[in-house]
Amino acid sequence: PPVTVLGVPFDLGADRHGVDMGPSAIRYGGLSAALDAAGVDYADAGDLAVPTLRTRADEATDESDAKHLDGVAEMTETLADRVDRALGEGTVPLVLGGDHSIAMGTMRGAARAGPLGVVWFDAHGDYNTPTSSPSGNVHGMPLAAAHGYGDFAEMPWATASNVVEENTVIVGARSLDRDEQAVLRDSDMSVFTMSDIDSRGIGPVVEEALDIATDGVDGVHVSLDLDWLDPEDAPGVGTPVPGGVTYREAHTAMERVADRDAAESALRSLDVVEVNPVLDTRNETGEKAASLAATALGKQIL
Ligand code: DIR
Ligand code: MN
Ligand code: MN
Ligand code: MN
Repeated sequence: PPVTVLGVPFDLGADRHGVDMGPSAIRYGGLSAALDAAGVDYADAGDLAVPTLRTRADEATDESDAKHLDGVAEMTETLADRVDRALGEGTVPLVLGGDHSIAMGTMRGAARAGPLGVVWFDAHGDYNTPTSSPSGNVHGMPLAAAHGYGDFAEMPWATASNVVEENTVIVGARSLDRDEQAVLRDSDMSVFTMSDIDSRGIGPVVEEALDIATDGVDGVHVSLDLDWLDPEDAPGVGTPVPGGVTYREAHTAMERVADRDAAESALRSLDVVEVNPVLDTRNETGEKAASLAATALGKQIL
């Protein structure tokens, strides 16, 4: 199906300025040329109007343990409705972040179309809650929010009903906070760490992740946090963690996503997040994000 590109210049979920410029960096990094070269039929719907640190610089942060939860709620509602509309028009939404809290909006919208599997490519687990989070940053919480886990049980606006632990897979984790470790060990989610990738290879790990995520559901959301990549390859992110996948491995992963979509129409929505051009080296991370998105949507080398 055709693709709707949605920019979400949102940064209230993280505390590094600049990630709100991610959509611009990815577009400037060659997104339209990469999609054209891939033969993807797409329309760029521009950027959503969302609150940012710049527009809220003088405001005190919320009393909650999680920063800017009210702004996150506003973004989530706006993006969920827009994703819902893009799907209703028969398109696959490609959502450009922004920090990773935007995935709450993408998943909430995409899950309205029916049960949704999730594959989460990230150095982190993104399974904190306002109570457990060491940072208070909501970009470390979107998976817990989608599942309505912990504090999020009382925040129906944050949840994506139809997203269940059994169909949720984290790939490439290498930095989990203490409470995240305990929760993920006990949950019905699947977590493939960097050790799994090192011992089994990226291809088999991603194939198994897709098997789990698509089991019994008819669509999968793929969330690509650029800090999944090693900081040598993707320096323009707010929370770099050494020991990540190479650019080549990330491409292989996105190729498997595209292959599975070609075989089973598996891909319902895709987000590409955490690109921060202020921290980048000549937009290297923005360019790689653009290329990886096009690959996931079907770019062929030959
Ligand atoms: C950290 C960072 N675990 C936190 N999380 C990030 O603030 O909760 N997720 N960067 O991608
Ligand atoms: Mn993340
Ligand atoms: Mn991350
Ligand atoms: Mn499809």
